[in-house]
Amino acid sequence: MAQADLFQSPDYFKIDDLLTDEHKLIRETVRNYVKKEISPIVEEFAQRAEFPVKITKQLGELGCFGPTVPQEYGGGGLDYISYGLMMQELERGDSGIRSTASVQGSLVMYPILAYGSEEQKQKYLPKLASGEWLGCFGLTEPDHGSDPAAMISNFKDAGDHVVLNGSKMWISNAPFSHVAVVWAKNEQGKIQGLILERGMEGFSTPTIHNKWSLRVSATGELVFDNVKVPKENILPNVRGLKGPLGCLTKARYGIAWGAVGAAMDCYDTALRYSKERVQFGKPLASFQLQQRKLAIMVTEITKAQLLNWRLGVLMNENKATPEQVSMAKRNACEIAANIARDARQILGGMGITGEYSIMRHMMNLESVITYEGTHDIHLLITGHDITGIKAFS
Ligand code: TGC
Ligand code: FAD
Repeated sequence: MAQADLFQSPDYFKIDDLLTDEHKLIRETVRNYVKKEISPIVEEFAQRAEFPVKITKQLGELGCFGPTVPQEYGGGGLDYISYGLMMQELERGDSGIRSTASVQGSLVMYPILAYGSEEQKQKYLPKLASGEWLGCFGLTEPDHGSDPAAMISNFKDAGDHVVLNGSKMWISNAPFSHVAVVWAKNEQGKIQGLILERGMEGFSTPTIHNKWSLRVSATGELVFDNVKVPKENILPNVRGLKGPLGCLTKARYGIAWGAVGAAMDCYDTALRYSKERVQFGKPLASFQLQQRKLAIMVTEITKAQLLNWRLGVLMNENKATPEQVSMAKRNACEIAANIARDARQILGGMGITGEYSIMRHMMNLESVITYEGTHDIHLLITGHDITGIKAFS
């Protein structure tokens, strides 16, 4: 049985003063939702490795799907700080819950909004925003992860439709998705996006089992066996790898905030526990070694919160570069994974149980530091940006 959710947000540098009343209201709304609807159930769903299907509608009603998408398409029309705060609060509950929202908003709705036809926007965006439909994003393949340019999924012209073959691996939401935005090569070898719908002949979404991480998020494959895709389902306004990478920039931004949410939860839990647990006649919090861990945690959280806030301002001004987003994603994942590990140690044996959220966060963060570009790939993106030399290959 998990402990009651007593979360109190660390704000060491009064970053709240940088937020508007609307930002704070949005954050409180999502925080209260997580306390009421997610925290009481998430541990059991994680233990069973089950996706809580009912959250799809709830997240839609809460406005967590496509918060920056214009209201005319069912989105929230909000700014990037609001979007970031939402992702922070969802991942404070569980990375898998934030993943569901990231994929839906940044990897499915965003490409339809940015690269789709007006008909595609009208058809898909409102249903995705409300949570009536769930979407997934297929870029990674079994043999091509960090290097998506080498993908082999491809489609051929067949008159009024194209025929798609290939497969995608590690796809979040795949087993429950109604639609999939899939990236594949055309006959000229150029990458294009296609919108697939469940039920298309030859299209299947087998579940990937046995994950020790992100257990409340359903992960699957996408298999395309001569799938006939109508030409009106091709995203008309982008060609090349910049199409999917543009979506990743939006999702990586949300992950930067989300991972800090997980770190905040671990720190808050460890701080509270260390004041209550007594050993050698004193609270754990009175020992210098434990204080050092807590002091480093709150310092790293504060630095990451400030980086995220500044990045949000740049995003709102349309001035943020993909490389800045990449740095924030990498930094947030690294500090969160370190904080989760140290927080787990502060709880001793209790830290490995499901009574507390820390071990679940720690395991989840192994996925978060890997997907949307691994830690190494993001180091190389910064390396490329500052030296002008690509070291990927
Ligand atoms: P490169 O030559 O550098 O770039 C190709 C074109 O794309 C442009 N570009 C970007 N555009 C927007 N945003 C970005 N972040 C961009 N990065 C690059 C670039 O300007 C170029 O444009 P153009 O006009 O010149 O064609 O490409 P490369 O083949 O050298 O690869 C670079 C590399 C390794 C950094 C890239 O491929 C990469 O990021 N690899 C990591 C793969 C990755 O992140 N996969 C994520 C899969 S989706 C996922 O994990 C979802 S998890 C969801 C969840 O559950 O939350
Ligand atoms: P690889 O690319 O094989 O990398 C293995 C190791 O080699 C890594 O440490 C990497 O950093 C290192 N490496 C690779 N290339 C270099 C290099 N040039 N220099 C130095 N080191 C290098 N993908 C999607 O398309 N959609 C999704 O919804 C999605 N959801 C996911 C959900 C989960 C739970 C997970 C685990 C993954 C998901 N992914 C998704 C896939 C994810 O994006 C990839 O796992 C990730 O991009 C890494 O690819 P890979 O696993 O093939 O690792």
